[in-house]
Formats: sequence, structure tokens, C-alpha cells
Amino acid sequence: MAQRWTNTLKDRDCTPESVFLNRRQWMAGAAAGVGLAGLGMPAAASETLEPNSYDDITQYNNYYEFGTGKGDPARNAHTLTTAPWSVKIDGLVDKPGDYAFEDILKAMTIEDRIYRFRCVEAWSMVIPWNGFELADLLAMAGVQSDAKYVAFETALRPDEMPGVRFPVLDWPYVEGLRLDEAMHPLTIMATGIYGKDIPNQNGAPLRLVVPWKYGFKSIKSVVRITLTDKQPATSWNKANAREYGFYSNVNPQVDHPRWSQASERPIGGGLFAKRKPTLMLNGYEEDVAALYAGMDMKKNF
Ligand SMILES: Nc1nc2c(c(=O)[nH]1)N[C@H]1C(S)=C(S)[C@@H](COP(=O)(O)O)O[C@H]1N2
Ligand SMILES: [Mo]
Repeated sequence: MAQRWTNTLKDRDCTPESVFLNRRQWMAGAAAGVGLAGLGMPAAASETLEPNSYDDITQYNNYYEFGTGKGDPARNAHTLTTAPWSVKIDGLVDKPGDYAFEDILKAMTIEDRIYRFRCVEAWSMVIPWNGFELADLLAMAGVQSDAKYVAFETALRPDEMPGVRFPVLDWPYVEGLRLDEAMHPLTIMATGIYGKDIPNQNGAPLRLVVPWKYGFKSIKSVVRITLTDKQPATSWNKANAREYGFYSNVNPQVDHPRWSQASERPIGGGLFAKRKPTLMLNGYEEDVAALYAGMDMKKNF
């Protein structure tokens, strides 16, 4: 796979997965570097995460713009043009404008982050992302003091996205975070997987990753980021407000109206792989619980 961008970890392009994993496993959970001192290692950091294979991560996807089957994105997303690419950053920022993806990359520090990934459909993976902290990108644009939320938008290209002919969702796909969630050091924009440019089916050239929330919050192929003082509309909430809330924090105690969220099916373990218990805030409780102190997480699901 050719490298299209200058600083997306070229040297690891042909590193075997196993070697890469041995070098990188320590990253698991410790990425935020917060809450560690004096408290001992949080649960998220003490468990050694075994990442899924590159094939699992890039062949079993949700990206409805390319079809609703798990194999559709891998089959169809090659039609998405990802260069040139720019992200419009607007709203309550000092420096609104269209930021070229190359310029963003030059200004950002790309890190390795091995994160749990939990879809609301109750399957899960462990994914070794490469990316930068969203907080750094927001700082580049200069967040104004009255901003309270961040809204995100995926590209909408009917000529390149066969799935948007179908009204499964109200296109373009949109998502949102509270500003403090967006600024949290665990929140990244991913540009790679296993040291390779992120494949189209996973949201090239850059997608949000919020590891303590259900996967649908992690919006793909982002073209617009808007700082606002109002809670933004989100695609799945618009589609079914009873089933999908704004927060969508992983929570084994709050079931989806149609299924339990208490456990999950790890992808890649084979047909008879055992389900495993779902962790509060997907295992990142020590890092992010403070964001929700005093909030009723059942009401604010
Ligand atoms: N634009 C867009 N982003 C999206 C989706 C989508 O359909 N369109 N699906 C979401 C859902 S439901 C999940 S579980 C994750 C899947 O990410 P992955 O395919 O990289 O595992 O992407 C999320 N981001
Ligand atoms: Mo999902």
C-alpha cells in the first residue's frame, strides 16, 4: 500500500503485525497519561490488549455511505477520492477556514493508540490507530470561549458513495461532542491503522475516534468541524431518538431498547469465541468518568 502522506509513519509500512504489536502494546490505555500518578495503573492500562488483525479491522466495517453490509465498505469504498482533501473548521473559532489535510498533518504529532472499539450492535475489536489529538487541531483553529460543542460532518458525494442513494440516514452523516469530550486527550483523529494510511472503508483520510463511546460517534471521512454553543444534531439520534442518544457512552448497565449491552462479541475469535463482559465507559472509566460527574447516565444515554 503506497504512502500518500509525508509523515504517516513511513518506516512501519512493511513492519509485520506481530513485531509492531510487541513494540506497541504498552500504549494500551496509558495513552492519556492522566490519572496514573499515585493511583496505580487504571484497569484500562493493566490489561494487555491484543489487537485484531489488519484484515478483521478493514474487512468488517460500518460505513453506510458504501452500503449497509459489513463487507460493503471494503468492497465499495475504493471509489472515494481522498486526495486532495480539506477540512472546513468554522463557527466559534479565531481562524475559520479550509484546512488542507497535508497542512494539518504537518502541524500535528502522529501517535500510536491501541484502543478498544465497541459498536452499539454489541461486537468489539481492539484497533491500533495512528492519529493526533483532536485538541491539537482545535487549538490550531483557536476555540473561542463561548464554544460548548463540536459538530462533525462526513463528506457527501453521491457520485462516489453508492449507499447515499438509499435514505437509511439523513445524509451527510453528522456527529457531535461536548467541547470537554472533544478536548480530552483520549479523543483522536485517526489517520492510520497499523502504521499504514487509514483505508477508505475505515474513514480515510481522517476520522474521529472516541474510544469510550459507541462506535457510531466515531464519524468517518470528516470534511467539516464546527464549534458551536448549541448541542449539535447527530445522525443516529435523528434516525431514532429513542434508541440513540447524544452521549452514547458505552455503559453495560444501560441496555439498548432492543438488546442488552452487558456483554459483547469480540470479532476475530472465530465462530465459538466467548462473549465478554462490556466494561463501563469501555474500560476508560478512570480516564473519563470525571466528565460525567453528577450526570444521570441513564437519562443522558
Ligand atoms: N460517515 C460515517 N461514519 C461512521 C459510520 C457510517 O456509517 N458513516 N458508521 C459508524 C459505526 S456504526 C461504527 S461501529 C464505526 C465503524 O468503524 P470501523 O468500520 O472503522 O470499525 O464507524 C462509525 N462512523
Ligand atoms: Mo456501530
